[in-house]
Amino acid sequence: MKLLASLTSPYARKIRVVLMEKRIEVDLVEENVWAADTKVGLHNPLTKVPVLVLDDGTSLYDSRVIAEFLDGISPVTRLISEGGRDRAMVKRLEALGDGITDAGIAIFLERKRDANQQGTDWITRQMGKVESGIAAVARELGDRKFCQGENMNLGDISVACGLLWLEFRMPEIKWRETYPNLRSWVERLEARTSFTETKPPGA
Ligand SMILES: N[C@@H](CCC(=O)N[C@@H](CS)C(=O)NCC(=O)O)C(=O)O
Repeated sequence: MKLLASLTSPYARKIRVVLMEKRIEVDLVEENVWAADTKVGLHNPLTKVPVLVLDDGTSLYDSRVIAEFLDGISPVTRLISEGGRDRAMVKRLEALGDGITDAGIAIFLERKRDANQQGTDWITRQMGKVESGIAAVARELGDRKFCQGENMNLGDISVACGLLWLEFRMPEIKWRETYPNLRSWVERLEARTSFTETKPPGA
């Protein structure tokens, strides 16, 4: 299997963390989706990373589909609870993490436009999602070690990859200072090899 990814993508990082936690080996193929000659569109009509290309050539996207697939092919370190409400809660937290990331990326891309073309209302709207999303995670975490239950799950990974990307690209959002419980939690995750090995270059 090969994973098409960029080293700075928070969604690709989520998958790289999952791969390491589950001890699944794949070939990492670095791709710049913004380059004119990117080959990502051959595997994902949306031209987005990450994409997991299976040995028979089938491609899987997006990161939620890939994460679910990977968790299912190996029993090592289960990251999504089995069935029912627990499973839905893990997937909900994953969606919240991805949603915070989506809003952060929307702001990041908007700010790259010429200053007179930037939509300030749009940025404010997306920033509201980032802030209320982070507040919801902090509430959900409370004083526990991980967001749900005793072990790290896919939801923790999704949120952590999103918040660490925010810190890398938008350091003015000082979520570690605002929420000391998130700081303790993220430091616990950052100490894992899966996080140290997938830190974006320059972060
Ligand atoms: N929902 C997707 C989001 C993937 C995504 O937006 N990836 C970014 C890189 S961080 C990308 O490839 N963007 C290229 C584009 O939007 O054209 C996932 O979870 O995989």
